[in-house]
Amino acid sequence: MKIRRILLALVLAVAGLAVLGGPSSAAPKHSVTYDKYSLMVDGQRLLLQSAEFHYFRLPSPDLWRDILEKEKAAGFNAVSVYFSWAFHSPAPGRYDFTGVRDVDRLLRTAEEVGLYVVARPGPYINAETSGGGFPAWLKTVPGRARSSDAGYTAAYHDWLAHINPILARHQVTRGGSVLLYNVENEYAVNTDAVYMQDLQDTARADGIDVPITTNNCCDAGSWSSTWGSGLGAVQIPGVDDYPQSFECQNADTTWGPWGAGITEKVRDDAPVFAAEYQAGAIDLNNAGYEACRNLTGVPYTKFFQKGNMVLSGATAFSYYMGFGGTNWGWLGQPNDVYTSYDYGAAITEARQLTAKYDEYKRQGYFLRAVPPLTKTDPSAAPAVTGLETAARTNPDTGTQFLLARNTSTTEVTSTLDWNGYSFPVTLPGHDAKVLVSNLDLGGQRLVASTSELYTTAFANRDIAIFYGAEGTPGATVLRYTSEPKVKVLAGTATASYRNGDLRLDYTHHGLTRVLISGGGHRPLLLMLGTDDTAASFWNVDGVLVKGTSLVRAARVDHGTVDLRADTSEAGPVEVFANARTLTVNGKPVPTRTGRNGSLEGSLPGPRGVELPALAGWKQQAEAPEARPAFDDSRWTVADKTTSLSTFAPVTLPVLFSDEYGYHAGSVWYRGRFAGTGAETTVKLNAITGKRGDYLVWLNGRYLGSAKGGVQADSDVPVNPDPGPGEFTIPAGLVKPGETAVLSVLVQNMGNNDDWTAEDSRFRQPRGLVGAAISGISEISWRIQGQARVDPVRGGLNNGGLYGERAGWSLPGYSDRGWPAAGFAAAPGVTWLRTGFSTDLPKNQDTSVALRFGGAIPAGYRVIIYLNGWNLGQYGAAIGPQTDFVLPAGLLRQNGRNTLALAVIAEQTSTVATPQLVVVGSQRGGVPVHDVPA
Ligand code: IPT
Repeated sequence: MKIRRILLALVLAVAGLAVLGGPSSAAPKHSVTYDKYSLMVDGQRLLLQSAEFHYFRLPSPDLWRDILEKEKAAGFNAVSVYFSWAFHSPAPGRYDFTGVRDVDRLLRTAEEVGLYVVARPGPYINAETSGGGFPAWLKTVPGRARSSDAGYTAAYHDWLAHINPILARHQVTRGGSVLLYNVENEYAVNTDAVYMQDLQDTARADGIDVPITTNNCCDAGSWSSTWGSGLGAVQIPGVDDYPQSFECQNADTTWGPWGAGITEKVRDDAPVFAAEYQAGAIDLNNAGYEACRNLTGVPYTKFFQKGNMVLSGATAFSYYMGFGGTNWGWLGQPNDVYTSYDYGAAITEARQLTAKYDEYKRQGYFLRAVPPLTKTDPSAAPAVTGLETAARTNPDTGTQFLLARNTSTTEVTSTLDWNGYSFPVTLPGHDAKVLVSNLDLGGQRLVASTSELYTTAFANRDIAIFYGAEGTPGATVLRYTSEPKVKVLAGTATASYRNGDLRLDYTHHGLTRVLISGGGHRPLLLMLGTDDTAASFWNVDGVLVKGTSLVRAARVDHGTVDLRADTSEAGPVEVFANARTLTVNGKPVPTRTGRNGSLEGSLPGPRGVELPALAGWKQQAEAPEARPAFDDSRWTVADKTTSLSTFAPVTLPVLFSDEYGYHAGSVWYRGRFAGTGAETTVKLNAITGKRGDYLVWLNGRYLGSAKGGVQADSDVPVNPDPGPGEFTIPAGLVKPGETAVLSVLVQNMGNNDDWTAEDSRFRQPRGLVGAAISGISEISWRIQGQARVDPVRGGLNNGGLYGERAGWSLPGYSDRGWPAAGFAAAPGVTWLRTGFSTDLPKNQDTSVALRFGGAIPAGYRVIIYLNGWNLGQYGAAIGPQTDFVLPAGLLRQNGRNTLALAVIAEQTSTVATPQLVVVGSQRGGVPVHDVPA
C-alpha cells in the first residue's frame, strides 16, 4: 500500500502534477483554479471526465450509488448534475429536499464514491423536463422567465436560496465534491446580461467559490469575457456538442449532420470545456432507444470523441447522458420524450452496462493513464496515407498524442512514419485511435506505440495494457539502458532491440502477454489485447482485475485484496495486486498464483430468479364526474378572465388548469348550462402538449375524445395548435329548461420548455382553452385536478383522476370489495389492481420491469402505479415503450407489492395486462432499502 502510494506520487511528480481520480471521502479543503490548459485542484492539473446523471430520474436514493460507482468504474472522475427546481417545489414557497429529493445525500454519495460534481441548478435546466425545470406555478408569476424582471427574480432567488447553501457546503473548496457551478442553460437567444450576472452574484453571495461555468449551444462566444459587454460573463464557458442529431431512426446512416463535434475554445484564459458532449439521444421519432444507442454507438464514440480529444484539446468534458433514467410521474416535457429517458446511454434505464460503456471505459482509462494530456498545444502530425491525422504535444514532457482517424467506411492499411520508426497500421472504417509517444509509464519509458494505451497499474511489477482492433498489426517501442530480457508468456510477439529501443511487433489478437525484465527498469508485464480483451480488465482504486462484470471498489489491506464486484455469470477472475489472498464482496475466494504473479480464482454468477406471474387482478370503473348528479360543489370555480399566458383563450372564462393551481396530469372540468333542446354541437379546444387527449361527456353520455393541442411549431410558440374537437349532441340529450352538465377529462402531459427563452412557449396553457355549445351563451365551470401533493412522492406523481384523488393508486387502499377483473374497459377510466410478492436473492442486483406484450393499444392509455409511484404511461399515443423499469427500492425486493393501472379508454377496449420480467441480474450490486412511502 505504502509503496504504491509513493509510486503514485512519483508518477504524479513526473507527469507534471495531475490529479488522476476524483475527490476522496475524508478530503480536506482544496483550491480550484484553472488556466488556458486545464482545471487544477491544489495546483495539480485535472482532466475532468464527467457524465451527466439526473437523480430526479432515479427515485431510489440507494441506487444513486449504483450509478455513480458504475461511472467511476469506467474511469470517470466526475458527474454533471442538473438540479430541478420543479422537482423540489410543488407550490410557491414550498420546497422539499427529503427522501428521493435529498440532494445533500446525493452529494455525500458522490464524495464517498470519489467523483467530482458539476452542479447545474439552472434555474432553467431544459433537459426534456416539464417546464425545462421551471415549476408549473411559475406560469402564474408575473415577469418574463429567464430575465431580470422582478417577479421572476423573486421566484428564482427563493429557489437559489434553497439549493445554493446545499451546493456550497459540498464544494471541493470545503472538502466536498462540487468542482464547478453551472449557471443557466444554453442561454443564447433572448438573453438578459443583468440576469446572467445576478445568477453569479447570487451564487457568490451564497458562498459558491468554485469556478462558474455555463453551457452554450448556439453561439460559442456567448458569456465569455469578450462577448457582448462582458456583463454576465462566466469564468469557464462550456460548449454543448451534439454532432449526431436526434434522428435515431437513421442510426445506420447518420454521421455528423450537426457538425464535426470539435468543441470550440471560447476564452483564451480558460480550458476548452465540452459541457455536454453527445452520448445518446432523445427519441424524437419513436424509433426506440436501442436505435439511439446505435446512433451514438461505439463507432461514433471512437471517431468523434477521440477526435475531439485531440482536435479541440478539451481537458474537461461531460457526456450527456451517462445514465438517462425515467420520466416518472409528470416529470417529462412531452413534446420530445415519453416515459423512458434511457437516452441510448452507455448505462441503460435498467442500469445495465452496454458495449458503449466498454468504449467509455477504454477511453476513460486511457485518459487517466496520460496526465500529460492536461497540458498540450497543437503540434505537427505525421501524415499517413488514407488517414486523417492531427497531434498535440505537452510542452514540458514532450509527450505527443497522435489522432489517426479513418474518415471512410472501408478499412485502410497504411504506414506510419513516427519517431524514427516505420509502423504498419490498419484501421477499420470510421475507426479512430489516439496514439502516444514519449510517455513515462510508471517505471517505463514509452517511445511510441501503434496500439492504444488502455491502462497502467503496479502489482509487484509494472503492468501496462495496450490494444487494437482484432486482426490488425501493432508495434510498441520502449526505451532501456541495456537490452532487456523478453519472455512471451502468452500469444505471439517478436522483439528486436537497437540503440536502447526494444520494439515489439505483433497482431492484435486475444491477449498477448509479454514479460520484460532487466534493461535498467523495473520488470514490466506488457499485455497486448483487442478492444474486447482490453475491456475485460477493470482498474479500480489501483487494483487491476480481469473478469467480473463490474468492479465497484477495491482495497488492499494486510496482504488481502478485497473487491466489491458484480458478476453477471460464473467465470474466472484474475487480480493484480500486492496481495496474497482475495475476498470478493467480503467472502474469501480460493486462488492460485498465476504465471503473471496475479491471483487466479473463479466467481459464481447470479442465482436464478423467479418472478411471480401477475394474477388475481381486480377491476373497478370510475369517472363519477361524468354523471350529471356528481357533487362538484367543492371543486374550484373557474371564472377567471385573464391570465399571464400570451395565448389568448378561444373562449372565456380562462380554463387553463395552471391558473387554478392544477399543474400535473389529468384535470376534470364540469360545465353547467341552461338547456334549450336546440343544441347540436359541442366545440372544445384543449392544449395538452404532445401525446395528450381528452374525453367528453354530456349529461352522462360519452360524446367521444380528441387529441389535445400541441406546440404547433417551436418558432411560433404563441399560436399553438389549440386542438380539434367537435362533438355532435344526440337529439333529446339536452332537455329544454333543464340544467345540462358537460364533463371533460383532459390528459395534460407536462409543460413546454423554454429553450429559447421567449417565455410564451413555457407559459403555454394546459387544459381546456376553449368551449362552446351551439346556441348557448353561458357555461359556468368548475375544475378539479390533483387533490394534494403526495408528501413522499411529490407534486409530480399524481394527477386528478377520481381514483388518484381517492387513493386507488396507493398500496394501502383496500380493493377487497372490487370484483375480479373482466379486462373490458368502457370509455372513461377503469382501474386494475393486483398484488404480488417478490423474494429476490440477497446480495444480488436484479433489475425488474413490467412488460406489456402484443401490439401497443391505440384505444386506451395506461398510467402505471407501483406501490403508489407513477412509473409511466403506456399506449400507442404515448410512444413505442413496452417495458417499464420498476426500480429496486420502489419495488420491494423482498415483500409485498401493489400494482395499480389506471386505464383511460377512448373507446370500449379489452385491456392487456403486463407481466414482470427480469431485465438484468448480477450477483453483487449495492444494498437497496425500500423507499419509505
Ligand atoms: C441540450 C440541453 O442543454 C439539454 O438540457 C438537453 O435538452 C439536451 O440538449 C437534449 O437532450 S440542447 C442542444 C441539443 C442544443
